[in-house]
Amino acid sequence: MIKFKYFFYILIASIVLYSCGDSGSSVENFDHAAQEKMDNDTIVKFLKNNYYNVNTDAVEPLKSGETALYDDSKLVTKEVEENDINYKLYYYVISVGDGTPVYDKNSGNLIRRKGFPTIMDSVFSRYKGRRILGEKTLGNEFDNNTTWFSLASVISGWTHSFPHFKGGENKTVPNGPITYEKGGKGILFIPSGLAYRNVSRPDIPANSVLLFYIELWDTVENTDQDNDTIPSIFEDPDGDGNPKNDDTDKDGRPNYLDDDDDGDGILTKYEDKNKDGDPRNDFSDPNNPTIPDYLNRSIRYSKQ
Ligand SMILES: [Ca+2]
Ligand SMILES: [Ca+2]
Ligand SMILES: [Ca+2]
Ligand SMILES: [Ca+2]
Repeated sequence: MIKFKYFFYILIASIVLYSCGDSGSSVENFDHAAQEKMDNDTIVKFLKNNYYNVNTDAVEPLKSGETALYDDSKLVTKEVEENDINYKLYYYVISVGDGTPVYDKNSGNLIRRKGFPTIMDSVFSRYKGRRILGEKTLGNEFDNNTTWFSLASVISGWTHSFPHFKGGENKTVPNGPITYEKGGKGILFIPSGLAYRNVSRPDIPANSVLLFYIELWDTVENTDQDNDTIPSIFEDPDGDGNPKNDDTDKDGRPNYLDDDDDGDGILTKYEDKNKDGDPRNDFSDPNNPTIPDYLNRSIRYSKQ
């Protein structure tokens, strides 16, 4: 519980990263499809004229003989549909990351390592951002931070790239700086349509194409934003992989942020008839045998 409060305050503090969403003050009749083409052109030209310099750990203009980012096997292209437009998101994988180790509390032995986060999980990351201004030109750093945030609440260029990296191991010594080793590390190239779109932000003009250096340090597996015992990634009754568009009781709060998903007055966590701690396997309505009780308004079961 304390953990989630902690996230909440951190999220408030790092508000600069948050997407404006559809209700932002975007210019009406803006041609987002045309902007997507321009942005992709900008990114492709940049990728063809720059490389990753291992020694400086930075992207730099080609000099002689280096492999351009565009031709580098560590560059990945991912298609992301947003507002009916197919965007291309590019990310360069310096290292995937070993995954944050989980140790047995008593013996101290390694039990396993955490896997990739989902698009709904909370992550601990170090990052810095710059704008891509031309085929060999980056703008000044506009952000440089280390913080926890939810992948469900940031620009979608982050939501869809971070899940390709794993966390690392906390090696912080007492009174020393926060230090992680063997975490995921990469560089993101994000079109404006997967960032702040045609809305200007402090230090980031409208329609900016962004580059981020990221390190993924830790993740919260099965993040449960509304604390209703169902991990946010599974609060997706229509099964399209996006929990943000599911609002069973149509109260304006998507299910992953609603602790009473069917709006029947009984909290989801208590609609658990077989008392196994999971409301997803309780079906009491003979007329709707495939709808779990917590999504069925006519079934109001409350744990004794
Ligand atoms: Ca959905
Ligand atoms: Ca819920
Ligand atoms: Ca309910
Ligand atoms: Ca149950």
